[in-house]
Amino acid sequence: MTAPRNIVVLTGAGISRESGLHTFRDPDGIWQRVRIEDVATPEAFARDPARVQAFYDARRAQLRDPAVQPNAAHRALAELDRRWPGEFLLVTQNVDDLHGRAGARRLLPMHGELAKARCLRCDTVQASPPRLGDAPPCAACGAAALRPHIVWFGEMPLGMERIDAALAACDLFVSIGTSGNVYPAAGFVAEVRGRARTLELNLEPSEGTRFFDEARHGPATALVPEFVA
Ligand code: BV8
Ligand code: ZN
Repeated sequence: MTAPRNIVVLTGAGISRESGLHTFRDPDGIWQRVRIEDVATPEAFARDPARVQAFYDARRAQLRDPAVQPNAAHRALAELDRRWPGEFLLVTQNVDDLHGRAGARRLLPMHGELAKARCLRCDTVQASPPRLGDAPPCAACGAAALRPHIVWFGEMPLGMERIDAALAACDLFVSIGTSGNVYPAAGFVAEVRGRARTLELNLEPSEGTRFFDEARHGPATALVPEFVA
């Protein structure tokens, strides 16, 4: 196998688990405690915006907990990004800010970002205060109607053109800490297999594990630094 030139890495909630942030579908996961239909769809926001804002305010507050820091897996990926001479794109499903805080640059948060708010009138994205309800009016149009800058179920993920271009050019695809349940992210491996070498690094086999040339199972803070070394 010739050395890869262009790499796409996809991460999910598992890579942030050892930083103290819960995943979604593990036994102690977020969707075990609250229903997607109640907090993570446009319909939920229209029906009960206060409940949805409170759900995201609570998760945003966790990002400010000094105990929540980038871990060795986030740092290893940022190091790979820094030194990789070919094309590199770190696509994350996570809405936490740990990849960015670890120093990743060629980073695409396809499901949005907890730390940001979006104007309901003009779509301008701006930083969110800890409680989104305390945000000033939209800096671009003055509307006092903001939503979390999060991609809810039924909404189009962000950056899909850039992701599709990176997938078309990659010859190595690495999936880390995701259960492979949510589309379109879960479909990326099927898009590239045969053309790119595909590797899964996850605590346990994901829904799509059969699509990977190789799968290594264990905690991300052990597997990712070893892969990057
Ligand atoms: C779209 C933001 C179309 C929210 C998220 C019916 C109705 C409507 C839509 C659909 C439908 N049926 C199917 C769909 C499509 C839907 C979908 O896929 N649903 C699934 C549930 C069947 N997808 C969508 O709706 C997407 N949009 O399709 O739009 C469209 C097309 C054109 C035009 C307009 C629209 C939008 C999907 C994005 C939704 N938003 N997040 C929030 O975060 O609050 S998705 C949500 O799941 C989270 O973001 C999360 O990141 C993501 C994926 O979960 P994972 O990251 O994989 O986390 P999970 O807990 O599942 O797994 C963790 C893994 O880590 C496990 O495998 C575990 O073993 C491992 N792990 C644990 N610890 C460790 C570890 N690994 C390593 N080390 C450890 N220490
Ligand atoms: Zn606006």
